Amino acid sequence: MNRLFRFRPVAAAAATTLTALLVLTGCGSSPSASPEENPYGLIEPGTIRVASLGDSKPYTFTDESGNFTGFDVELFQDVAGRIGVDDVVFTGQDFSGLLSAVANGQFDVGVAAIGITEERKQTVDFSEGYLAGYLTVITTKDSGVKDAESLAGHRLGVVQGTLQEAYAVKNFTDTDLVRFPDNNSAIAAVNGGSVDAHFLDYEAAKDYTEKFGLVSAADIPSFDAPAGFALAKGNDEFKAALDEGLAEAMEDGTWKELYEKWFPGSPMPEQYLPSAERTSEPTPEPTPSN
Ligand code: SNW
Repeated sequence: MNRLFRFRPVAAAAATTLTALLVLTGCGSSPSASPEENPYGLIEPGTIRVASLGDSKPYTFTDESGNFTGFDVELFQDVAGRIGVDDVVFTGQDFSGLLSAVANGQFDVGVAAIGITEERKQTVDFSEGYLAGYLTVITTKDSGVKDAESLAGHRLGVVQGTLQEAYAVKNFTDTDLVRFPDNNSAIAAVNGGSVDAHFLDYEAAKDYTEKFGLVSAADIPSFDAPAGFALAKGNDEFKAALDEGLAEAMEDGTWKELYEKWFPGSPMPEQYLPSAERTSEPTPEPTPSN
């Protein structure tokens, strides 16, 4: 009892020093794991904690049982397995907080159709891109919104922090933007009539139009910002492993299989197919516009 008692202040002081050291060196919460045991610098070795979204079907969403699924989810699970991690834990976040939660070490990675841009690269690093498509405006049949031009004078929903928000601020200058934390609340506002339209990712838009009888009014290309996995800056081993796993998943046809499963009927992009199935040279990296 007495011995323990005497030890306490020492242990506490040691813990404080250790914490200070960890903060200084930027280490995660697993100081005991050596680089061999935890090569990717995971919060908890052997587990990948993923920040994601629960309402971006078919990219990332929760099913009736509350499990995360979708194209991005299954692709990431596949890639994680290839780099030796089968325990992948997804958590739903607001999109606006997702990149900072990854940057400050609350999660190992962000997976949510997150477009790679120069601006976001100031906060996080990204894997190579794995999906490129359109940003879509959806509306009710009688809203009067027919195309990008007729958005003027209308109220348009955007999810805070998305490329849709940035694009609308820049290009839909005569439109009233209404910011929402997530797609579900924005769609509820469209259905309830408090906004005229919502601006979101193409495949998620398709899902909501089918579910609620909404219509698509405009598709804006976003091929210069393909989606990537977001990770904390400077974790080069993790990035290299994810990139290698992604390349394998593309080369052996897994990517294609998942694309056909989750985006049936959508045109098949060439650049992520097995090299034998690509008919032309991959499109060169375009200069990012934002
Ligand atoms: O830039 C596109 C990309 O080309 C592909 O279509 C997947 O979606 C995007 O990454 C854009 N996604 C939005 C963004 O990054 C919204 C993400 C979300 O709502 N989950 O801001």
